[in-house]
Amino acid sequence: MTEAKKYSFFLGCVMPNRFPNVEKSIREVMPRLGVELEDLQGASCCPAPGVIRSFNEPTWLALASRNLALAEKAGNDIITGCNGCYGTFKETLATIHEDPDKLREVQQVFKGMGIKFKGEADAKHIIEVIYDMGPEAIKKMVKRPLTGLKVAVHYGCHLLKPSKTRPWQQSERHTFLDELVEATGAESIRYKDKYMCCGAGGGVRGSNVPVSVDIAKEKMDNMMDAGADIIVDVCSFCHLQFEVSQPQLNKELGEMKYKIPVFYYTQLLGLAMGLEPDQLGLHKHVVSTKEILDRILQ
Ligand code: 9S8
Ligand code: 9S8
Ligand code: COM
Repeated sequence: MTEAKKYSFFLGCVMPNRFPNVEKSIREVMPRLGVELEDLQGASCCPAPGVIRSFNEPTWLALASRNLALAEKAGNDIITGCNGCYGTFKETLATIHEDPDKLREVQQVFKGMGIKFKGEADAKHIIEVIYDMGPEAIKKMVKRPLTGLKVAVHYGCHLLKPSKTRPWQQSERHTFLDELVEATGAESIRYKDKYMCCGAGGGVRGSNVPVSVDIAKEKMDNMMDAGADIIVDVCSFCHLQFEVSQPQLNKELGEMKYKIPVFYYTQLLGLAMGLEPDQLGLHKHVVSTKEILDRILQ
């Protein structure tokens, strides 16, 4: 392993408050891949791209720039495990780099606050940093191949779109997450509308729960039709949606129809690397992981 690359770890709101188990899996796995995570002290909400930006763009831009300025001061790029936070930072950087007036507006807000900001720190998604190492390198770290496990990957929207401000070389039919899942020995299955939204983002979950859950239901029905054992996601908010919508749907139906365990990618990779479920927070899930863990660990 080459020398550890250090990043400022941006948690966002959902992960530390609702899914500290996912945060733990990231903190366990990333250093083992040679990635050092330094806490970003004093960070605020990113703020959420599909919500705050829709109401007030200058406020969104200034708050996002403040978080980026903290990383800039620490001398690191930001790393995040949430698609929404990633979207906010990528688009903030694109905005200030394309339009110097916007950068000056933000600097004007920061005047007298002692905040220096040039827009020099970049933002990376955890899955981007892992993919940059290459699926082959990941394969070499696998001690417990997850053979026979059928995975429905969920990319989420903000990781991929708008594609002109994202690092992927293509705009449609991405395969990087499928490749990283297959590197663990598991099978990434084909299912209908794989690239569709989970239904949570853009304020939908917050403002209209029935519509939001209905979209999640459609996605999960497609996953189940294709024989998925588990869902793998890479976004705190998508993770919330799949975890929380399943018991909600079961309650409405009066039966336990929806029970697909929801793994964040570092939980899947950690298991394949031979870490224990407890180290990866896998016993703390809303939708039980017991059956699938018994199968994997037998
Ligand atoms: S921070 Fe506040 S609400 Fe959230 S998790 Fe991701 S997007 Fe950014
Ligand atoms: S999908 Fe559509 S907007 Fe989003 S990225 Fe995370 S939450 Fe689920
Ligand atoms: C979803 C973020 S990851 S937002 O709700 O669209 O802002």
